[in-house]
Amino acid sequence: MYPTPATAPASVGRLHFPPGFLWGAATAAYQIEGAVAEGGRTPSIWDTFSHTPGKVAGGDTGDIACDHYHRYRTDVTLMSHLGLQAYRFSLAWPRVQPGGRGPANAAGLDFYSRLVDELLDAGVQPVATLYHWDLPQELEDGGGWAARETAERFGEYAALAAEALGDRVALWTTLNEPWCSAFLGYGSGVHAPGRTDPALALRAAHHLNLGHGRATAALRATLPGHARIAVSLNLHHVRPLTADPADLDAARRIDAVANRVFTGPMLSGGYPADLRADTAHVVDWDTLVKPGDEAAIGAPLDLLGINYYTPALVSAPAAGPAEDRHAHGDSPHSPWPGSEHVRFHLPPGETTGMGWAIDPTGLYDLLMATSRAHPGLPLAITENGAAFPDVRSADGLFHDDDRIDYLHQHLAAVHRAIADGADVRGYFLWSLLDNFEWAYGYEKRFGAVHVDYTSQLRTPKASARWYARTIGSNSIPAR
Ligand code: IFM
Repeated sequence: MYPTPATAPASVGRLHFPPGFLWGAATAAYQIEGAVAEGGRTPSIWDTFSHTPGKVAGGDTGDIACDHYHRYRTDVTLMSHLGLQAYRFSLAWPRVQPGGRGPANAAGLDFYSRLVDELLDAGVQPVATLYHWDLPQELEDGGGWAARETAERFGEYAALAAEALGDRVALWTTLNEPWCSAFLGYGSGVHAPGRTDPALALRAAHHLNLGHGRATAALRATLPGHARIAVSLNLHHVRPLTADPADLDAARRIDAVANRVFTGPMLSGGYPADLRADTAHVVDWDTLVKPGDEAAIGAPLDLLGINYYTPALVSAPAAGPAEDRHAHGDSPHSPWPGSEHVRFHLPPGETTGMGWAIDPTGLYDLLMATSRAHPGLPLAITENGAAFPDVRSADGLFHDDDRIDYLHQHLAAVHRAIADGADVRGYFLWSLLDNFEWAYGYEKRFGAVHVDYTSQLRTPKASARWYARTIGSNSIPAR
C-alpha cells in the first residue's frame, strides 16, 4: 500500500510526486454525519456543547450537518468522480458503542460497514480514525479524558471497531489532534467539553496518550498483519519571534506542551524532562503516570499523520502586542499549562478565512524537523487545507482560486521536503465537504465541495477540479 518512495522525478513544467503517493481527502463524523439520534447513537460531548447557548457561533449544531449518514452513497460517488484514492473518515464512538461501555451497537457498526463497502466498490481506500473528538457524554460525566478510565474504555472500543471493520480497513489512525481534545477541551474550553482547568488539560493529555497506547495494542491484536496503524497529530511548527534567549525559551516551552507532550511518549520513550519541569506546579507527573504507561504509549507505529495549517510565532512577554486570539481562541483561559505567559504573534503575510497565516515554509520545516527527529518513521499529511469566504459566481460555480493557491503552495512544500529526504507517503486534503467547523459553526468553509445546508446540494468548487487533476497526474504545476 505504501511503497518506499523514490525521489520525486522532475519533469518540465510539473512537480511529480513519487509513484504510489497516496492522494486522499478527510472528514470527521460529528462534522458531517448528522443523524445524531439515529441507529442507536447516544449523545457525545459535542452534542452537549453545541446545544449549550453561546458555545458555537450562530448556535449551530451537528444535528444535521451534511446529512452524510443518509447521503454517504452520493458522497462516495463524488469521491470517485474526484479520483480520490483514499478517504479518511472518523467513527463516532457513541454510534459504535453508545455510552462508551459495553457491547458494540450493530446498527452503528452497520453504517460504517456499508460506507466501507461503498468505498471499496468505488476503488477508494478507507482510512478510519477512531477518535475525532466526539467522546460519549456518559464517559465525560465520569470525568472524561481527565479520568484514567476513559483510556481503558478507548482500548475496548478500538477492539470493537477493529473486529467489525478490520477485514476491509487496512489503515487506521487512533486519535485525531489530541492537542485540541486536551488543551482546547479542558484548558481554554473553546472545544467540548468546555472545561477550563490547566491540571485537567494535562491529565487529559496523558490519558489520551494512554488511550492511544491501549488502542494501538487492541488494533495490533485484532487486525490482520498487513494493516497499518497511525496517529494524527496537529504538530505545531513553533518559531521564536527573535533569537533572544527569552524568545527561544518561549518556543521551547510551546514545542513541549504542543508537540513533545505527545511525540515524547509515543515516539521517543517518555515525557520530556523539560515539559515535566515546566508543568510540575500544575500536575504531579509521578502520580499521574503509572509504571508501564510510557511503554504502552510507545507501542510501535507504522506511520505518523501530520495535520498542518499554519505555524506558531511566539515570544517572551516583553515583545510588544500579541495576537492572543490565535493562542486562546475566544477564551480568557489559556490552553498552554505552565506557559500561559508566552505571547503568540500573527506571522506576517496573507491569512485564510480563519485568520491563520498562510505559510507553506512552516510545513516544509515541520516535515524536515519531524523526519530528523524520528528517522525511519513514514509520514503522511493527514490534514491540510484552508477556509475562505467562498462566493458563488454568476455561472453558479465557486472559483476558489485562493484555496487552489493555498493547496498548490503547500503541496509544493511537501514535494520539496520529499526531494530533500522526508519520507512522506500521502496527502489528505481537509476537507472533502464544507462542514461543521466546531466552535465556528457552519460559517467557515474548508470543503473542496460546497454544501448548501438547506438543500444539501453538493457543488464541487474549482479546487475540487484542480485536486482531481493533481491526483490524476500525480503532480502539480511548477511555478
Ligand atoms: O475542522 C478541523 C478538523 O476537525 C481538525 N483539524 C483542523 C480542521 C480545521 O480547523
